[in-house]
Amino acid sequence: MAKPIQSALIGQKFMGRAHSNAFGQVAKFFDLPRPPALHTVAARDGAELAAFAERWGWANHTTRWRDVAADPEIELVDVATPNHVHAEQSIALLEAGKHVACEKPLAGTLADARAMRAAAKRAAKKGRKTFVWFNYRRAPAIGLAYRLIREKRIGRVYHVRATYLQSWGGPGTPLVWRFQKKHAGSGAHGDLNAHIIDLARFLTGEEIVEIHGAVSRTFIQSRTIPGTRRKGRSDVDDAVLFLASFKGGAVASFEATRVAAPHQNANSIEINGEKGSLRFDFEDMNLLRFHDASDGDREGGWRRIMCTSAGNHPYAEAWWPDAHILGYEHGFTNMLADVCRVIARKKPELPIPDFEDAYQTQRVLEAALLSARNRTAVKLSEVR
Ligand code: NAI
Ligand code: SOE
Repeated sequence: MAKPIQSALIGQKFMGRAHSNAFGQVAKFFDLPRPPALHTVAARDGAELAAFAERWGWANHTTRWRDVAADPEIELVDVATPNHVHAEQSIALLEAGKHVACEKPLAGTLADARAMRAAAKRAAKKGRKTFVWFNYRRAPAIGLAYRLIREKRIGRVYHVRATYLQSWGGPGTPLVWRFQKKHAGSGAHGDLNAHIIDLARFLTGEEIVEIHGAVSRTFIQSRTIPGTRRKGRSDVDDAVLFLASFKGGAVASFEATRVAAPHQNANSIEINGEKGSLRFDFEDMNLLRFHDASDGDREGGWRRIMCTSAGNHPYAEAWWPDAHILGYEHGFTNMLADVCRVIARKKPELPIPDFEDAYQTQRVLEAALLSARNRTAVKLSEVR
């Protein structure tokens, strides 16, 4: 029997639930060289923690995350806390000899991300792995798009359009950590543009080399402090839009907003190339649209591919028969299967971003903020 990967989780709210679900499900659906074992969950709210651990199957719980770092039994730690604590926790865990899977964005600031990348480099010398939960890479439709691009089905990439539109950040939403720069780093930008920058880099396999211009707006500057009637300052962007170009010459536009009223989780990306185009929209996450330019003008158009066919679409064989569709939570389980494979020195189904990779996404985030602030173009070579 393979030795389980003794695992711990820090954070027990939204991502705490999504990740706990993945830890509980992954070995039921995937044949893994080493399955994870749910050793310990750590979070701040002691009153809720025991019930959380019981419900999701964690053997132990603690309000002191450093207990997890100090426990020699634990091999893998999942960091699902707000952005400003990613660096402190991930660096301490790597220094304690753990593999670390951290939530996105890698950090709230480029300085934190840089320190995390350096810690990951040091830890890699001792065989420790890092991972970042850019979960949308794990939708089978994105996996198919990745493979079609590698098979040169769209040829040279000319144009990327990526938008991530949400609606939950209107004036009625209280001042949770996501609206405070000291906790989040930025607003819709780090929260949502991080995902679509990652997707654009992952799918094209190319790096962004220049931001040509950007605009950032904070529409709602004052919000109710949770649990009170008082107001506090919301000091992050509500929307950031920017234009960029890739090393191979392709141009790109990115838009992130949390005040786009009719859109709930509209994460979409379209890639237009010399031989074809691809389009993904998370609100229809099982579908990939593919246009093959060789179909010609008479019959050409978007093909609608249902990405649930075992043997044809990444991760599909682990789940249900054709078109018995997958949802948000499957992305996390698919990713955890790959994390377990990598820790067991096996190949993941699709490449997983590590801290170095996520640092490159963080540089793009930073360059776009500089571009918006200074109203200039910014070359990525200037952002280190
Ligand atoms: P949340 O506010 O729902 O939960 C945060 C958790 O962290 C809580 O359990 C809280 O007690 C704990 N926590 C906060 N500070 C802590 C500290 N110093 N030590 C230990 N525990 C601490 O936040 P949510 O939505 O779960 O976000 C967490 C992270 O996940 C963020 O980085 C966010 O950007 C990312 N995220 C990623 C998503 C994705 O689709 N990949 C979706 C939602 C969030
Ligand atoms: C909120 O905007 C949020 O939960 C983000 O934090 C996630 O990263 C995104 O996937 C869904 O929306």
